Amino acid sequence: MKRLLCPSMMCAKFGNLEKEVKELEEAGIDIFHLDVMDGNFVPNFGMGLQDIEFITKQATVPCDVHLMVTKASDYVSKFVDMGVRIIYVHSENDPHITRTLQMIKDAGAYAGLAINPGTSFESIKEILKLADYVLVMSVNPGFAGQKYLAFVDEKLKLLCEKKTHYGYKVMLDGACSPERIETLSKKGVDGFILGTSALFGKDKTYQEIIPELRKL
Ligand code: S6P
Ligand code: MG
Repeated sequence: MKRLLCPSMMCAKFGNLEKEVKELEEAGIDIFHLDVMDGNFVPNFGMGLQDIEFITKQATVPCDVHLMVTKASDYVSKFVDMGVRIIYVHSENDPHITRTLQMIKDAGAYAGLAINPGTSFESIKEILKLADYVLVMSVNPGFAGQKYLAFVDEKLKLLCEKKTHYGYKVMLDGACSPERIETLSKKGVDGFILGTSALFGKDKTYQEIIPELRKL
């Protein structure tokens, strides 16, 4: 199956977002990953609604939003109306995550379940049937350029073993380096969020990097 390569747009060059979107698409990316933070669930802010709307309008490939906010359920319809195809919500701060995942599906988008590094497989087992995508955080959410937390590998293994049974795709977010993409693809991880570790701020162009990451 095709490996999903998803640029994390908070790492893009905002000086010319239109050019960034175009060049990333021409390089062959699969999904734009749009991080939303409210300075409450995580100690950082970004990206703004105007940025998200601009990218969803510009993009010809699907966009996701990763909602690192308090009360993510309040904003589901807003993002679906903007054309977002996958909505990731965190299980840790939602007492009614089952309802929120179902709400995303009912609104016509794919339900994404995002989990912090410290969230166990056992604690989300019951809701996996409702998830179309599981986004495993391998860094504490909030910032790019952090160190990979290797203890998530055990949970990733379990999630990969069970993905056909429950029917979700496994996505990895945080410090996805080329080496990790190569190793973890072989272990069954379906998609990778690309930030500073593999794609942005490099000496090579997106046109050079994306095909290399696909071949690994
Ligand atoms: C962080 C956010 C992520 C980052 C991405 C950065 O909270 O959810 O999507 O933007 O992980 O990648 P890297 O390679 O700089 O860690
Ligand atoms: Mg993210």
